[in-house]
Amino acid sequence: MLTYLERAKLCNNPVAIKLLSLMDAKKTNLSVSVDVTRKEELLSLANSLGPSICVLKTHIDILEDFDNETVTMLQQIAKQHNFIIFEDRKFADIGNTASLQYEKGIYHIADWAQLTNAHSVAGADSIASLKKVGLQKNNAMLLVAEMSSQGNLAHGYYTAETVQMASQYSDFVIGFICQHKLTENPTFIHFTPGIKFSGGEDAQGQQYRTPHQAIVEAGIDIIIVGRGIYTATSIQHEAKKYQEAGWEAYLQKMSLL
Ligand code: 5BU
Repeated sequence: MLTYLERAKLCNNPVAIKLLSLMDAKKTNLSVSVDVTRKEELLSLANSLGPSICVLKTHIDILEDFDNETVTMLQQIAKQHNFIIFEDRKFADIGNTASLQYEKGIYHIADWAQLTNAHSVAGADSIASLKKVGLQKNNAMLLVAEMSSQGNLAHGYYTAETVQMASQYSDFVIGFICQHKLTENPTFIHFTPGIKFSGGEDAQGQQYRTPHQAIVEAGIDIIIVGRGIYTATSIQHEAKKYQEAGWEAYLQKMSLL
């Protein structure tokens, strides 16, 4: 099994190279999902979480006071703390619409989110249209191959076809949102949401696993933690705990412990 740094050297996409390299340098495979609705809170969380994370995941359309300064400042914070911004937009429409949603509108996602994601449900041409917008801006994309929610339909044939689709666009698609390792290709990065130390579920169908279960047992690369961190009393302390647990699990998986 290759280390994150060894895998970085095999990648072509600049976001994949940067991400795997900074994970190694910062010793973190933690992504925090900052699902807050106020700009100030988002920026303040980004700042305090910065040292612990490799990726900051946003849902920019839940902000109630979004303005262009939000993303300018977010980019500054990302540069200062060396992390990647991942807008969890989950594009799912025909190519023409998805590429307009990516590039235009209020958010201009392609201009500030180096990493975004898409469902594969609309088919390969939709990913080709997103690639046309994103690749020239040196961005990258993840495909949603599996989900963490109870009763979701992304499994079996759908997941296998999604992996196939990613291989078709591997200069732009750098990995998956998934629940298990889906391919031995070391250039694909596996991200898993639904992570909490306590495990269990929420009241709306979300299902949680621990960092150890996701990394060691399911073989994924990056854990995504939302409420497990941003609702904690001491956010920085909690982030540090998830960072350490994630890194330890990685070392264990690599038999480096
Ligand atoms: P939580 O607070 O840790 O439950 O937040 C999880 C985040 O990951 C949240 O922003 C979701 O939109 C996102 N997510 C998810 O939970 N499960 C999925 O399968 C996908 C995304 Br895809």
